Amino acid sequence: MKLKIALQRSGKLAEGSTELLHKCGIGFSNGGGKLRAEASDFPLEIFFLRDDDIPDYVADGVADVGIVGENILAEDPKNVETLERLGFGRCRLSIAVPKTFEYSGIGDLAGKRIATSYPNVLADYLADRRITADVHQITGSVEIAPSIGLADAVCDLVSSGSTLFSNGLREVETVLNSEAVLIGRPNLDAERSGILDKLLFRIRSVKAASQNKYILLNAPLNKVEQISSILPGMKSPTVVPLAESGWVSIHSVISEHDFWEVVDNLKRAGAEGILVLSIDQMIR
Ligand code: PRT
Ligand code: ZN
Repeated sequence: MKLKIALQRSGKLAEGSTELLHKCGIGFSNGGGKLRAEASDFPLEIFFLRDDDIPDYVADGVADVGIVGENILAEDPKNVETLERLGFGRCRLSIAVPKTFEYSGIGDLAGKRIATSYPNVLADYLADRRITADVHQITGSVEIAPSIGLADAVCDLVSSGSTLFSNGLREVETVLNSEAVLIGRPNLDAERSGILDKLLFRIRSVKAASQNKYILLNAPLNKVEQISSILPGMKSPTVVPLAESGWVSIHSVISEHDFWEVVDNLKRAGAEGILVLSIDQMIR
């Protein structure tokens, strides 16, 4: 018995999805445009598909789980459960207007033509704000619509913003924030649920590790208490005596999120020789 997972075959989520599974200790090869692979060391069968098709495959039970952008589900909801946010493939669905458009607020979009591949999400967003606009669905190259006279504005996915910029467009509203998520079909049988639990456990360990750093530093003995209060750690920090009397080495785990602030506070409190290491796995 194997769990079947659907991943994007090529595109913006393909690398992140493969990398995540590899970090979970699951080896497979997706070279040569293969549509299917089997993991060598985990009961997993992998299908490589177009991202838009993944929710359907999971809802229909062709695959048990899949990795897809939240934006796809928001536009076209399917009977699947979101099991875990994965922290990669981050982007936002934004409304953008030509630089010459004098935009002072969402009211300026009333009566305008907006080109998008996300007509449902956009229509809901506008309706919530009581704006009536003309939503034009197009499937690709949304960003050129204003320059060829097809639309007054666009609503498209943005990550760095360079595509909008090079097309003379300016981002004015964020409609949706998105990242890759693991989705699953409801009512998995017990055996597949068991495999999924193992997979989720590994994914959460990899995620936790990527969000935390291991920190080591030296400090005079009389500063241990003050430094410990800056370092929350998993329990309390490990304190190891140094060969030089009156000095200790303190080890802990800190969140990447407030990393620089913690380091500044540690230096101020008298910490020396601070080393920061990345963590491979973090088992809780
Ligand atoms: O062939 P297939 O159908 O599988 O792929 P696709 O071409 O439909 O999708 P793909 O690979 O472009 O995107 C897959 C998923 O990646 C999306 O559904 C999002 O969840 C996520 N993602 C993250 C993005 C981006 N970032 C992104 N920047 N998807 C698309 N883009 C596009 C955007 O549409 C625009 O054309 O990249 C361009 C903007 O990028 P910046 O960096 O210039 O702002
Ligand atoms: Zn697609």
